[in-house]
Amino acid sequence: MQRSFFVAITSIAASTAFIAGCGKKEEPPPPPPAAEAPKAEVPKTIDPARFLTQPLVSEIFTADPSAHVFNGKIWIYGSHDIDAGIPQDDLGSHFAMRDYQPIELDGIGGKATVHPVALDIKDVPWAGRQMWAPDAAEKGGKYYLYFPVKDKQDVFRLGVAVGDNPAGPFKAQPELMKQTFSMDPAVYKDGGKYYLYFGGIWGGQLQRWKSGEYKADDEAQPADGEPALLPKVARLQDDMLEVAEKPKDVQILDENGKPLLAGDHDRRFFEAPWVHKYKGNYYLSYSTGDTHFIVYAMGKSPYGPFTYKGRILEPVLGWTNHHSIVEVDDKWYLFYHDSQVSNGDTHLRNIKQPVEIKYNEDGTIVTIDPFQEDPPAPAAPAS
Ligand code: FUB
Repeated sequence: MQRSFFVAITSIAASTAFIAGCGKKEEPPPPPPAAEAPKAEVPKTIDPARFLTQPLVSEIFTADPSAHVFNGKIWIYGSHDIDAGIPQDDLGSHFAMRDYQPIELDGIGGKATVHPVALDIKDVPWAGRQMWAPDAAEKGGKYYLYFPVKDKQDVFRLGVAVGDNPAGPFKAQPELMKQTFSMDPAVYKDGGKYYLYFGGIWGGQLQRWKSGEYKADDEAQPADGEPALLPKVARLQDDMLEVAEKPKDVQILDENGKPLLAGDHDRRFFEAPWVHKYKGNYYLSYSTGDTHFIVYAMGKSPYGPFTYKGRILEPVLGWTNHHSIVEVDDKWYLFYHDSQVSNGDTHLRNIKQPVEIKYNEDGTIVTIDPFQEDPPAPAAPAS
């Protein structure tokens, strides 16, 4: 089976299964509600052997993996997808997650353990609905879970919860983190300092903040020829509970040193920022959302600017594409999700077994295809 087949499948899934974020009115046109979506076009099942890797766990739906090595173990903080019975809409209301369950991985290829609920929305005093993609950090033996959730006015904000163990439980601070907004927090530690990245357009509401203040009705993206909206970065305070400075734009430039444009949907930032460092270079990777790629840009400082370099991951089964990159035992791994377990339901996703990243001599990254053209032949039956 050829790769074009899978591209077709992912495109169909992309157009029939909607999306974390929207709110942008012009494109793509809002899909029909879930009940009316023409799902018959999507194959009911795909041969599992065609996927590059298999689901990490399947007892719950999981997504948006933020992976870290804490105390020699791999810990993954992600979304806990549920079917809340909420119809799909152009704001991603069907992504109605309510808690977080950390996953502990006994090394690459090792046993994965889903831990009990470590933070529940009912224990976040200011939260309204929709706990989306989190991240975590360790400092001084304490663990900090950073999470986006809509407040009681339906505005996405960031919160932090603190625990003594990577598995939790985490206790939420009584208030949201001041000066933070939108979604998809990611924390990067560099030289003893911690940096918080965040942001996502469409349903992630970043466009509502483009004036510097929140405007509930401002859903407009910049015109196609204008610079695209950008993720934000701010250093964290020493106590890890607030940002230490006003969040700044993370500049993403093209090969000519010009900002990526809003009309450049194959390359511009949509959601899921992540930063890592390899051989002296900083890498900002992110999802392009409606074109479904994980792409990256390279720079010399955690603040940027970053220059666009290429794709890390081609589209997966399902609309969203969200990842993290972490070093384990001197190798680098990509963690990502798709909708294999639910056969393409975009809000019922599963984190996959990680894939090793390969770097070229110049530091660029070899693109990964989440499907394989020639899966390994099944093992011969024992005689
Ligand atoms: O899981 C909800 C949202 O979907 C995340 O916050 C986005 O990055 C997308 O993966």
